Amino acid sequence: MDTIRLTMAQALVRHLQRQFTVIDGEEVPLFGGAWAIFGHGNVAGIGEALAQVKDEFTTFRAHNEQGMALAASAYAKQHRRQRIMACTSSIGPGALNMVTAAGMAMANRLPVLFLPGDVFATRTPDPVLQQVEHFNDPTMSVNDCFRPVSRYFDRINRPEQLITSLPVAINTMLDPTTCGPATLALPQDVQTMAFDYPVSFFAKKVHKLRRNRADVDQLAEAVAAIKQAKKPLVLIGGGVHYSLALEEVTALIERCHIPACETQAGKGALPWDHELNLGAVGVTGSSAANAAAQEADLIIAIGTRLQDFTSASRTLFANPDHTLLSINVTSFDAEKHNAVPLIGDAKVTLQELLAEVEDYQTPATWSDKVKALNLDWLAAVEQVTALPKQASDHDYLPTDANVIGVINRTASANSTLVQAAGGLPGELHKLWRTSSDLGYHVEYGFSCMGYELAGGLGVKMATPDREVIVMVGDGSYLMLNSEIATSVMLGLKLIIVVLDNRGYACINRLQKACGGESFNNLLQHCHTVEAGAPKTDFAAHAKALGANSEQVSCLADLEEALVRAKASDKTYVIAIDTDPISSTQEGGAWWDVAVPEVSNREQVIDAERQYKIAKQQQPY
Ligand SMILES: Cc1ncc(C[n+]2csc(CCOP(=O)(O)OP(=O)(O)O)c2C)c(N)n1
Ligand SMILES: [Mg+2]
Repeated sequence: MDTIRLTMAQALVRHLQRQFTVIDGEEVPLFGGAWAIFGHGNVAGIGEALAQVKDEFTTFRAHNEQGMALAASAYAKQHRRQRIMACTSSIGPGALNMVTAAGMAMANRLPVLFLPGDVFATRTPDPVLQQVEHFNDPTMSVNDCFRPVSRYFDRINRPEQLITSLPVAINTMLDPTTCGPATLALPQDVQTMAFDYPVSFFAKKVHKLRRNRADVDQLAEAVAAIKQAKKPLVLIGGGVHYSLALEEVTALIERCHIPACETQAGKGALPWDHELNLGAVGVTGSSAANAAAQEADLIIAIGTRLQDFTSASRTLFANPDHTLLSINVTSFDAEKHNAVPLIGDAKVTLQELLAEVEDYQTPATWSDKVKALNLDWLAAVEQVTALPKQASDHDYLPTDANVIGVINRTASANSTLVQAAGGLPGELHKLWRTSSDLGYHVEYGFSCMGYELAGGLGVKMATPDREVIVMVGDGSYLMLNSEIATSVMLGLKLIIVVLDNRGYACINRLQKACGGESFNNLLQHCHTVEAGAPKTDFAAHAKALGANSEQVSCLADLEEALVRAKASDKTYVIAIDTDPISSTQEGGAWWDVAVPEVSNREQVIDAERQYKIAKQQQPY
């Protein structure tokens, strides 16, 4: 057997370099490079191996491990899971900083290869710096925290274990039925150990998007369900994007004239102004989509996890005679909510389905009815996003919807909007308009504060020709902003708009809706010294990180600032003060958030009464 003597770290990097994928008919490297922050746990092993190949396999230095791993996740999401990045950290705090991002990737089913350094496998120098030590279990390290947030986890305790483990890790990330983060914990000594690796371990491998075909019986059941439907509704999830099934979904909708709605991850699959697109569905949904979902007798859910925001905590599909048909590559998702499952890849499954139901036509009474509802909704969106008469008034605090209107109208057709947490995901899901399938990138499986800026960076890396606009609340900005410096360093320009409502406004609203007093969310309600919380100067902060920036004081100024931001050759941050109280009341649906059963507050008791009533709509 031909072998080559390499360290485990060198072998790992070399194997990654030999993986390829096919995008638009062209072979490209599967791995877009590695993000790395070094410490004693990885600098000598992985660090040396990455340095050796730095001209062929780029290593990117971030400023925070969570930030780099969120960027890696966004990169994979924007690439529709077809390209991946590796993330390596030292042991201890560096590794743990990545755990939140691993959770984000896990919830959103995104492939990221986590390579945290680990304590010595030989244990000879124990305890090493940053080793937490378990008194009764020396096999455990902080990296075991990755287990619940990884689809695949291994600790490479001997260099030859890599030969069997790394291909499984890659396979787990590429198989659409298991896709998610893979973690290989790498003890620092094992990274440096030499082994005679078989040359075949470094043979070029070209991966292709796998497309699982549906079971014939399940297909027949799905066809029968569609043919019987009087009031069908297609519900588009993120799986439609990952399966690259836009054409097939559009064909199903148009040929059978079935109205459709979109989850956060599915948004953008149809142009916003498609006559059958009822827009966002669920808790942050349009009035048209939600009315249709309540009345539909058949919901054809495609590529969705059916999380609570989509199903209004399992109350949305309210027609007692409804059937939920769930087309999903993973049986775990397809079987949820007592659905009629159709397990298979969206693209090929829809092709097969369409061949059988092509003659089916949605009754016009239904499609005409929902199209009329949609016109009302579109008019409502126009109204809340229109430039208000106070656009030049410096004393007027704009709503999120006002700001969205201004940005959306100035965004180019080639823009991607990035967001994740706060009040904005709901507002954007309802209000943002895009005609591009890559135009809307909101992380709402984990709603991870801090994703916005780091994720924007990953989106720009994946699609450098797009205008990447990040909208971020003051809270998320303050939680994780260090990758602004990385974006400047890498020349990856972002347009960032900070909506400063001085606190966690959406949680303050939720708190009040649950009968609570305003407490510990808006800065004015927090424990502070007498002078109160300082006003953060976001423009000065961004400037200090190397970005161009400005603070604007009204919507008209925002419009002009966006012109400067577009012209800027580097990341441009615009801060604007906004209203923490109001949010778009049009549309929406119930969300199950538990309310205390006992309280000395009248408002809590009232809220709990309402809660119990709402709960009755929710089946077990
Ligand atoms: C890491 C993380 N911590 C906490 C939360 C809970 N949370 C959701 S939104 C939010 C407040 C976000 O504040 P900001 O970004 O200013 O947006 P706003 O609510 O003001 O629109 C909090 C604390 C979260 N989603 N993620
Ligand atoms: Mg805020």
